[in-house]
Amino acid sequence: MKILSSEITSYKFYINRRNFIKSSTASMVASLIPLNSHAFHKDTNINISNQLDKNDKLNTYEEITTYNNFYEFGTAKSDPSNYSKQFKPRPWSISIEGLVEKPGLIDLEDLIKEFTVEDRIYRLRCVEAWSMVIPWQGFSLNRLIKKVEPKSDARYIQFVTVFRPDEMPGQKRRILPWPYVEGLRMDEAMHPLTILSTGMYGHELLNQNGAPLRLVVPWKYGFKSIKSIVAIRFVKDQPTTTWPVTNPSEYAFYSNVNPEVDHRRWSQASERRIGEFKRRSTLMFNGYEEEVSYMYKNMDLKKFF
Ligand SMILES: Nc1nc2c(c(=O)[nH]1)N[C@H]1C(S)=C(S)[C@@H](COP(=O)(O)O)O[C@H]1N2
Ligand SMILES: [Mo]
Repeated sequence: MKILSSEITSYKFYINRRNFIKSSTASMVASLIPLNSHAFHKDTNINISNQLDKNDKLNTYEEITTYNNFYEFGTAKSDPSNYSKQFKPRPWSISIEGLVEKPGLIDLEDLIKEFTVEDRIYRLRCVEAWSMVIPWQGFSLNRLIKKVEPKSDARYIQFVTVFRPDEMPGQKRRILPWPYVEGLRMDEAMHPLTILSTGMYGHELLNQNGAPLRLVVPWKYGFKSIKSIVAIRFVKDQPTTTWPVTNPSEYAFYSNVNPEVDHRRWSQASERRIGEFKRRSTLMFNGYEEEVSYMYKNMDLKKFF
């Protein structure tokens, strides 16, 4: 993808801004973004954790854009950055379908204009037991949900990735049943931590990270954070999702990060943070327990894993 000089400026500005804040001399600039403070979502009073925690540091732009899972471009970690050059993420529209008052096509540019994009720094924990810390830009999914007015019988949402085998070489092979699909229960989708991301490190999303629009659900395993979304469907029943349908003995719908429920083939108790040597303990709900555990109060998390 061609990077405009104006975009490079914003990316550099982002990095400089972060570096300034880290150095104690730049107190004037630091007032732009409060560090080590937590913003509280104005509607729900839920902590939206959009700042770096003290035990975490941002992964580099290089790490986040070259170590990827995006099977539409191949299964190796370097395949998405190497083989996604042909993919054209613009123009783009999202089809709103199913149980809503306002179905139809929404142009992505209109959406970005309407919902001012904010910074959200989140941990991303892959089910394969590695993790990163990523500074996303995006907006809460609940803003889009409210805009399209779900009907009262819409209890789940399904998300669909674009199907373009001519631009996505992995889709020419039957690695997975295409298109990739994911889903959330309505309360999970409405949670203020759940975002639709349009950018990362102050730069618009690169193809390998799910350009131009992808989901980020930070308390669930990374595969729930579906990339390059073309359709959002409001449905009554729990929708089909790619990994559980491909391998039901190893993956399930909820897929909340849980150090106490192991994968059938490996432990989920610890993880490798990309860029670090020593393994870290995996945190319940990936460290977002305080914000999200209320949604699963009455569920057996060993059964609904
Ligand atoms: N459409 C689609 N979305 C996807 C995937 C994929 O293969 N296809 N991989 C998932 C997995 S397993 C992870 S860990 C994250 C990785 O996101 P990142 O490459 O931006 O870090 O994307 C998720 N979203
Ligand atoms: Mo993953």
